[in-house]
Amino acid sequence: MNLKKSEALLQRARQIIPGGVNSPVRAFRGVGGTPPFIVRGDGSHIFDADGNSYIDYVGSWGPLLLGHRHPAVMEALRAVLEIGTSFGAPTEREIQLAEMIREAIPSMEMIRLVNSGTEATMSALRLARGFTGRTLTIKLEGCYHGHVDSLLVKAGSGVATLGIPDTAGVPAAFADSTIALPFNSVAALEEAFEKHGNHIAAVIVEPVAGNMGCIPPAPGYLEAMRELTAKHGALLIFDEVMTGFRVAHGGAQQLYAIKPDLTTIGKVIGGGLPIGAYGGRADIMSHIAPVGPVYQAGTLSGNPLAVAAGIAMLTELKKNPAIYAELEKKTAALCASAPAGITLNRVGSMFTFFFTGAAVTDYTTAKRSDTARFGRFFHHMLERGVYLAPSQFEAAFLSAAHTEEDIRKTAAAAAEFFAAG
Ligand code: KE4
Repeated sequence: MNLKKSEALLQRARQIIPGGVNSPVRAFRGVGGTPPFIVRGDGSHIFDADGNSYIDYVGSWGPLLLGHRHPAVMEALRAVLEIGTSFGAPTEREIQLAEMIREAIPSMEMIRLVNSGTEATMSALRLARGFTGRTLTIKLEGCYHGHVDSLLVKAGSGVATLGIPDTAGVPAAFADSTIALPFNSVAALEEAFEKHGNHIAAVIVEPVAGNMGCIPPAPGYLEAMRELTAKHGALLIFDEVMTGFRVAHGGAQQLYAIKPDLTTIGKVIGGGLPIGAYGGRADIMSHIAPVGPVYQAGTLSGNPLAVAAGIAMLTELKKNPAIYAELEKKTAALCASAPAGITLNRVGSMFTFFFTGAAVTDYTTAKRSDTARFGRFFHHMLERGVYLAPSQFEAAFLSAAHTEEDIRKTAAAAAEFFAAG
């Protein structure tokens, strides 16, 4: 396939931007080759500088649940442009978005808007430490919560893709305050609480892991986590940056009927604009400045453009609850059958083809995947106009804009690869 313009753009980009990208996973290091430079998106498709078009299963890594350039989102953005871009002062829209989030996720009794998922998890963690007066946190191996210093311990996503053994630049003291446990192991949680119980400020978890590839929680796992944190006075933080408004309107906490103490969200609530949010029990959130002693701030927090896009997204989702059943049906059709040697994990419209025949239930089993064969599969699909997440350790996403024809084409391209052995 012709990627000449993207190749030239990558050379130029590498002169001034590390790896030529503003986020590592975009560099295709996990699969090799040249990342197409994208010039526009529309519905379920993206288009690159060389005129190639792709059915997009990345969707900006999750935000574009309704596809690219949804009319309601575009209209909302155009309206804001008539009044400005940022004020650094409170606006009514921020209240409206927060109220819509709380209506969908009632555990978020109070909410603070920020500018990314990383800011959300970093702030939630600081709040948990400030509220409990404790320092230790538990994270799960292979989960990724943004590039928060203390959480870049056995992290997933780009860290897993690049095989970076715990990021340079993070002082040991930060890493030492984090206990990394295997995902889906109740025994590991029980042991950690046995040892450190009353020093643990919080457990932070992706309730459905997406950053080591898609891995659902084992039956009873989240329930055990909820019980143990409550018993030992630690907070349970659901990092729903990826799963919020994705796996259900109310996120994974609605799907699995678990009430965390704090939740972090992002992606979908900004419709592709920079945004994040954290929130939860009012008694905890009242510790956040200016009301309480835990400081957190942001020049562009609650930005009018991001908030307007978010309101448009959540309004569409509220108006059309059938979207979730539709996403479920379409993704189930796409993931109907996993060929021999492939393990397919899916929750709603997030899914991963693991190139291993064994069950994938945690980071250890995910890492047994044949990443070289995944790389060949990725390029086979890219050459046939299907843009998957460029890493075995990422989830792919289907949007409401994907058509039956998109799914037929995708399934046919995949079948061709697997038929060739
Ligand atoms: P951001 O700071 O990238 O907005 O969000 C960090 C984050 C936090 N929590 C979860 C569960 C996340 O999935 C993420 C970010 N997700 C990755 C995709 N695996 C972002 C893609 C990238 O790093 O470029």
